[in-house]
Amino acid sequence: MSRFNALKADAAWQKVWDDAQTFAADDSSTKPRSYVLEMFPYPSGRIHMGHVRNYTMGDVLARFRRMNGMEVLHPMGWDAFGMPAENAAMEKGVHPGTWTRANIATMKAQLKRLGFALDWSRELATCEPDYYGHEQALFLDLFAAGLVYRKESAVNWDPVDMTVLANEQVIDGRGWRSGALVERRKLSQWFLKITDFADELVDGLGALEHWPDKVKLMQENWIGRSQGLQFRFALTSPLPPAGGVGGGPVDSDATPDGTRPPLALPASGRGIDSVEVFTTRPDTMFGSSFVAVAADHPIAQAIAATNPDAADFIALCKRGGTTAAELDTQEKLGFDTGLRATHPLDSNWQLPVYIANFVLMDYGTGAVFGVPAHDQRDLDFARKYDLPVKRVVSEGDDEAPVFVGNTAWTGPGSLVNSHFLDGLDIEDAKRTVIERAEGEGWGTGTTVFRLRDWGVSRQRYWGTPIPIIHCDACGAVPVPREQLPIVLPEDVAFDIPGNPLDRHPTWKHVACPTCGADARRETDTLDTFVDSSWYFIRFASQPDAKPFDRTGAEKWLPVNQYIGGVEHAILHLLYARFWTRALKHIGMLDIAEPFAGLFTQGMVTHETYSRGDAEPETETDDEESEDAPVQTKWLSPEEVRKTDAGYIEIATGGPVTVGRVTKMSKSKKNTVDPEPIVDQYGADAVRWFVLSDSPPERDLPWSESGIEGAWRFVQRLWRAVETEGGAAGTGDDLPLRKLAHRTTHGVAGDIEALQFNKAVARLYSFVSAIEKAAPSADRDAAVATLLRLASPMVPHVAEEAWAAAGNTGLIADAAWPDVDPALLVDDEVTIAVQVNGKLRDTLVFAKGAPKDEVEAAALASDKIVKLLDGKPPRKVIVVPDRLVNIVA
Ligand code: ANZ
Ligand code: ZN
Repeated sequence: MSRFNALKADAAWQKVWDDAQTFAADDSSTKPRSYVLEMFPYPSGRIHMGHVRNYTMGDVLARFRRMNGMEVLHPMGWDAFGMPAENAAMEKGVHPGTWTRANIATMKAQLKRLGFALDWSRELATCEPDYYGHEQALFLDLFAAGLVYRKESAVNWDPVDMTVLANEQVIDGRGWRSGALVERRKLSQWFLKITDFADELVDGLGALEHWPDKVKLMQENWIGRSQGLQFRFALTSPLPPAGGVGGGPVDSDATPDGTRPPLALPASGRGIDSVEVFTTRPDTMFGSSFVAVAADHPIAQAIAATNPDAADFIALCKRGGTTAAELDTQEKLGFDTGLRATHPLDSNWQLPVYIANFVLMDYGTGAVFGVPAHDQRDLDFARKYDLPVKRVVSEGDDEAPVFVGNTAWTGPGSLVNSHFLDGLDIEDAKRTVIERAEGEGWGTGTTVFRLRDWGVSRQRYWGTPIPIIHCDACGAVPVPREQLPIVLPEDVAFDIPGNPLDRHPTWKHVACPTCGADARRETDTLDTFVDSSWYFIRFASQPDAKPFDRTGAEKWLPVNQYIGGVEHAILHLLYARFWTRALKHIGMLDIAEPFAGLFTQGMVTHETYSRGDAEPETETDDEESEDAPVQTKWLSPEEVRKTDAGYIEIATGGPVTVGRVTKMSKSKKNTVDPEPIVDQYGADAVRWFVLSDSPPERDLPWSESGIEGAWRFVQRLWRAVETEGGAAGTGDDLPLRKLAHRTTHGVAGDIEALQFNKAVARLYSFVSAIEKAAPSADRDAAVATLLRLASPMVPHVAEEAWAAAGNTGLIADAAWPDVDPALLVDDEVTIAVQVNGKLRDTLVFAKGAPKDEVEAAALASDKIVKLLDGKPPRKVIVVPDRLVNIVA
């Protein structure tokens, strides 16, 4: 019996598909369309098992839909800009472009060896001008529409390397290379107005039926829409007009970022007679025990003008950090101004007004009211300054008015100690207070979002140049369209840190497009998330002259099934959703949501190995990122061998500790490189393995025995066909015919539901049944069915066997087998045979078999004959299709 030669067959069939352009999508096809897309890879060097799993899933669906008569778009490209290329440039002295393009070549060859049904004619790499030039055009379109603006924003500044660091390059507050303490610096940077779409981006989630609930919830929380109330507390003793403070807006960048309620400050010259606060918890108003303002607040400034202690306190506040995270962890400090504020719901109730270090000037109104029982910062503060702590939201039956303890209750509950709010749940209470405030005219309801505008400026070389020119006279001027693309200069050096674009001798010096004066090109490049926010549109339509053709793109979009890692559940998907809506807003594309269906697959995992004498695994080991340095204690699977006495290190013979099964990562050396596996077992075995065993949303533990099992299955498939070879079978095999139809139906449902492991299980039993079946016409038909059902998963052996069985044409082009619904119904029933109520035998009958036939068969059964021992039964009761009870 011949063996299936995977290596030979893989290469041969891949060439056939390539030559015939089998998987090229036809834009002008009249068939129903389907767009199947996996998140495109970052060309980091080599394909890893995660890619293999992700792309195999998409591939099965794409091939399946083609066989079902659809025109399928299944493209591939490269998310090719990004920091690792610059790191490689710094470490190895190779140009980021050279490094990236070499990686693309390697990885493309690796993907081809897996036989994915991809339309390579649409391949794109975001680092090439024919992609990023169009991105620059889109950026200018958004700029023209007012969706792009510039504002001062803080960056991480490494004072030793003199460079801006990405957040992931800051480790414990220090620069990853220099080890220097990172400073926060303000730089003028570009922002996209994603907040204009905040409402739509939340509301739109509702229509995404084919998205995991988990991902929708993550997006919703990220956007963080909440109802707030802005209102004024009257001050019992107004402050006199303060010299030089309290004038214009303090927060110059609050305005463009549409999420914040505007600051309302009294015009200079008038005294300050009230303090305006912003809250997202108006329901808790009866639990308030103080008002607090930021150190930069006009009230604080006015007090400090005459009170040196207040001035000292403000100076102290400014020494600490200013980010929200820093404010959360710092000790809460306050300064009692002596001012008193009147509670709007009770004119006899006065609250002390503090200057506090945990209140931010550039959020809300820069002032808050504190509710210690239901806000941890407020509670810490109240404990320190001995302020009342009154519970107003009851978490259970406990309605005790006094709050003891040091943990604030921020969860759900119903209102207590709150007069007209008592008994309401939080949301109802919020609504009630807002309505009352608006009715009585002392406050305004506002919608607020956690989402901030998207800062897209990166002070790096390897990204899309932002197509703007800065002129002293004209300001920020868009590059004229005919000058696009603005191409990255090739002659750059990475021997010193910082942005090579900035220190390039000529690149940034240009004439102002408007007035012709000497001007500077913008040297920031775009966040790489911009590149991935529209690549799926470019796949659908890629004219030379513009980013995409609207009708062309709309033919394919939205993507019917998008598949990728859950690590992109928030940012990438949100940015792509925003970008699509922004294009709709400016009339370039009439699609609201880019991805109709989303699936997030689990990770491929492997056990870890470490030298026997190494430190035990620590908690933090799990948090290491992909780029974390490799620790010396880890050993790769190739460095160890299993012996009867456990694992040993091959090189030294030393003992090896087997650690947890975790995500394959270079830093733990627990990766398995797909390529040698493909060399050894062929593409189909690898594909089959990553689909079997684990549900696709779960993690898949890689195992040597698993891949061997997959290889054996591929060989079984091959043999099933071979035995069919010779003389065509004759005669009937109804049970097998039925199984073929049931399997066809079942596998189709499983693939559409992306439950590949279930499809795999069905195919295993189908093959077993075929192996056991005697030659017959039905068996021949079953084999032909089997090949087609298996072909989306193991396409090479399927093509080879299809051809060997004498079929003309590719199995990739074959139609999915038809299902005869009549053969799906189970028309056999198992009937229980009881004697005096005890189960003695079971018999199989055709459904609806007549009573007397069933009775006769039951009485003739060997077991029953023996039991009755020749005595005639007293009575026989037959319940059709269910049971026979014999009373002896
Ligand atoms: C009263 C209250 C009671 C609050 C309670 C919370 C819990 P998010 O949801 O993040 O927007 N806040 C408002 N402006 C602030 C500022 N400038 N600096 C520091 N904190 C500020 O947070 C809104 C809540 O953060 C607001 O609701 C306010 O405290 C506080 F049980 O008001 B809350
Ligand atoms: Zn100018």
